[in-house]
Amino acid sequence: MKAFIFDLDGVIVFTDKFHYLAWKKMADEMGIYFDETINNRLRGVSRAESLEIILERYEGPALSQEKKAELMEGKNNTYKELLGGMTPDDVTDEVRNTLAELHNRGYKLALGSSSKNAKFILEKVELLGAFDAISDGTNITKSKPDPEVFLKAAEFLGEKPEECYVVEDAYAGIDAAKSAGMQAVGIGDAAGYGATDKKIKSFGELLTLEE
Ligand code: G16
Ligand code: MG
Repeated sequence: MKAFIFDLDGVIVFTDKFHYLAWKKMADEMGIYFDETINNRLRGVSRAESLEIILERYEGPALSQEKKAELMEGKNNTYKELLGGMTPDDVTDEVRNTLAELHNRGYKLALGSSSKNAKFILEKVELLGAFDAISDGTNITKSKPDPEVFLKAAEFLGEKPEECYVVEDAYAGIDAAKSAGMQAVGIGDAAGYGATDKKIKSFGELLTLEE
């Protein structure tokens, strides 16, 4: 194997709580029921698709595309305000040291995130320089479980899909990795998912994957 492609939210940083709070604010303002269980369905899913999932519980008059765009913009503004408080302390030493050691061992490292805020987040936590390539919500047209975000990451790195590991916490991300022809490593929620090739309990176990 030549490379690792990392999901962002749920793997490198834990911004799902901010997504939840931002969507919750929007849902409350619209009188829509929204809870943590519904929030789990938003993992790895794009902003527009997340909105549609939340609107499954909406019972008011039909919403125009303009209104939906406005709702997404409002949610993103709240989310970015919450992200604004992030610091390098929001990345564990385990994650930081493991990324550095994988690099030392000669692996190429890329990010493969559905988020359009990925670079902003990596800048806040001072990890932008840890990756050789960034594939995120700004360079894709289809979100996970479509393999596009990971295939682009491999292309940016100049590596073959079958020589890439994907590290993911979301079922949609594991499915995307398998569709891309990559090795899927599950952490967190995804460690309990059957389609996962390798399961890890903590990030540092990436150093022993090939033992
Ligand atoms: C992340 C989150 C998703 C979010 C998506 C898009 O994906 O897990 O919940 O909807 O990004 O985020 P944004 O609204 O910032 O573009 P990933 O792939 O990093 O887990
Ligand atoms: Mg994720």
